[in-house]
Amino acid sequence: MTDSPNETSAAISEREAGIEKFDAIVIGSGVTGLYSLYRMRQLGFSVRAFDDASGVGGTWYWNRYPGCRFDSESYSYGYSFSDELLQEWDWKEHYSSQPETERYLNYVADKFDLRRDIQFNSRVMSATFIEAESCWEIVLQDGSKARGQYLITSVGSFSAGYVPDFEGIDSFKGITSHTRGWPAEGIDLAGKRVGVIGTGASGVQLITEIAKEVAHLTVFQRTANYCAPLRNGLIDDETQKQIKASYPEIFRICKETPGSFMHEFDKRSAMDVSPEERLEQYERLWAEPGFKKWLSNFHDVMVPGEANEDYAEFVRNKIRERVHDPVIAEMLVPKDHMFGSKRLPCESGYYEVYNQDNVLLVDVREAPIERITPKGVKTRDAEYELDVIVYATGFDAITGGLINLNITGQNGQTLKDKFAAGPRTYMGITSAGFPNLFTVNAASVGNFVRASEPLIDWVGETMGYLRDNDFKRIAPTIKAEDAWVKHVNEDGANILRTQANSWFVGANIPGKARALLTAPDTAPAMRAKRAEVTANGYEGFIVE
Ligand code: N01
Repeated sequence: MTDSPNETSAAISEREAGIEKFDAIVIGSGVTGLYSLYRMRQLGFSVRAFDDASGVGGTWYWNRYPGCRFDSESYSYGYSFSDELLQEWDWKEHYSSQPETERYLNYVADKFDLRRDIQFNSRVMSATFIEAESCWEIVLQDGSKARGQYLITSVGSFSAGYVPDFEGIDSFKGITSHTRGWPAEGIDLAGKRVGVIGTGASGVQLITEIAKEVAHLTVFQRTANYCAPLRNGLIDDETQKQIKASYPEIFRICKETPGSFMHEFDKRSAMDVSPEERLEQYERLWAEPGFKKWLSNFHDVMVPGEANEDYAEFVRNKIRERVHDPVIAEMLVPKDHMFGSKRLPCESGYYEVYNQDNVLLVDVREAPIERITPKGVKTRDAEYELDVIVYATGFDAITGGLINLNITGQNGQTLKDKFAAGPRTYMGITSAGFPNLFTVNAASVGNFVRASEPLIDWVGETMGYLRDNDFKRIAPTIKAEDAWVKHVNEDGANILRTQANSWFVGANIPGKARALLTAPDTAPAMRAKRAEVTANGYEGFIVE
């Protein structure tokens, strides 16, 4: 190949160095990454996805711990872009297990021939904006490079697992695993003394499942959670047909609801009806599966205030009813945070686990973990001897996965420095000084698939606009970004999600600045905002 007269010297050296160039580089091949790939291809862009995993699935690849499953309805979680796919795929359970969801994502990858544009076992070590070429250059672990005009970080909200920096952590002689990164071949827990640290959504699912087989289980709980019965079940043939016939309606409801789930709030206030009517509704919804208990309930159950506390007390009493020992029951009853201010796990027999003779609940707020020893876990009060320690200790959510990519924008500015006091974005998805970077993982709200399809469609539309108008780059103005950050902080201050110490606000990671990591807005409001920006000629952006 000879040099083209129009080729820049940087482009020539890049070609000679064997650096492949694409219109778009996608990082991750989970739910959002697969759709990014599909959509960009469909729009005629050259695209490659890079993933450090050996297969597709993202969250559903890495979280193979026992008990891992959806707690939003399977059929509300699948892709909506292909009717054929919707009609072909049979969800087996109302709330799909991790293996089935991973199978689904593999099926999608095969059906749309996505694998040919995914490079697996390829961890992205850094991403740097190349000013002269208006593109991003990524460097992989093996030192190889690739360039893309656009960089789409489909790395998910929970890709950076967090293990507390316990003293002596490496001294433990038994087996350890975080819930994320659970070995594909499993861990043989039968007959073993197992300790689980953490009782968030992952811990709750894992504990319930492994309590069936371990010899002894010690649960180290720092904060009790509000958990509600999932009430999962198999989908029979008749229901399967109904679901397939109802997809337009399911997606219509998801499109209109705040978190893109298939449940609509009762517009009445809990406090406007009689106590009897209120309780009747609480009980009726409690008997229903999934998130209906709060997302179809009186709307103010999910707003700080009297109704929220009224419902919290209802849930506390439900927990008390299920645990035989009143002392243990009180340990499991949350009293230090509002209902819904932390992510609400759904469970299938979690509380009954604590009625088993071989299960011990240890309050590590009262007596904190002091160190990990060769034999197990040492708290202020005792040493617990274990064969296996499971860290169900969560994630450096949303920004952790981004910062781990070592992203450097214009003038050598790193995203890590820029986000030191909390995310600084415009609409969650773009950041000043980081042209053509789409941080889609930071812009999702609620049900991830429902949120990511329109988000990626907007990215594709934006890229199409640049292509059609011969523009090379797009980035928000500092003014638009400042206004957005102010909006997130001010409008986020009073919503439930900012009222507790959780990953929602980065409070689960020591030293991480406290800031709402997602938009405070509903999914429809976010879509409307993006549509308005586009309709106004990319208002708030500099397009060059
Ligand atoms: O993580 P978490 P997760 N000493 O941060 C404890 C999604 N998800 O992996 O609450 C002792 O919620 C910590 O205690 P505290 C979902 O969005 C979805 O469970 O900070 N304990 C907490 O109990 C979810 O919200 C599904 O006091 C320590 C736990 O570890 C998100 O992923 C399933 C500690 C961490 O809980 C994250 O959930 C699973 C320490 N030093 C996950 N440090 C679905 O159903 C932390 N902890 C779809």
